[in-house]
Amino acid sequence: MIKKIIPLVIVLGVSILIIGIYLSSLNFEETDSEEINSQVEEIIIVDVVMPIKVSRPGCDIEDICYIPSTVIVEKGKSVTWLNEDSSFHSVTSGFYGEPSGIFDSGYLDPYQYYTLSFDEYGTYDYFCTLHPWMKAQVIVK
Ligand SMILES: [Cu+2]
Repeated sequence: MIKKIIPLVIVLGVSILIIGIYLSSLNFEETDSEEINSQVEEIIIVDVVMPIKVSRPGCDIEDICYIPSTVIVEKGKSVTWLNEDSSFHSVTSGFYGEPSGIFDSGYLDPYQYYTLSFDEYGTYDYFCTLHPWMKAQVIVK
């Protein structure tokens, strides 16, 4: 009786082992491709940053409400802003109280980014609709 059971147990054990290896190889493939996809999605080239604490007045003294406060781009190229602060901010064309209506990011959440392409030459002043002291410009050459 025992002589019959031992080969059966061995066959069963080997079968489970093979199934286990097969399943784990499937899982590894899925994890690898997911990791590659998430790495690709995270590469964002940021041109302008809204740094921390610019929701309080004072950043305007050193002109660091948007860094850099003047960004120069070639016509047809895009600019990406990233809000690194814990408050909402916006990237809105014109001046505080006088929006020009060319672009408006709306409220950007912390760590949200906004990309805009510039297809016309010119100097584009912009500001934050929530914080009057926050202003900067994009120059398209
Ligand atoms: Cu702001």
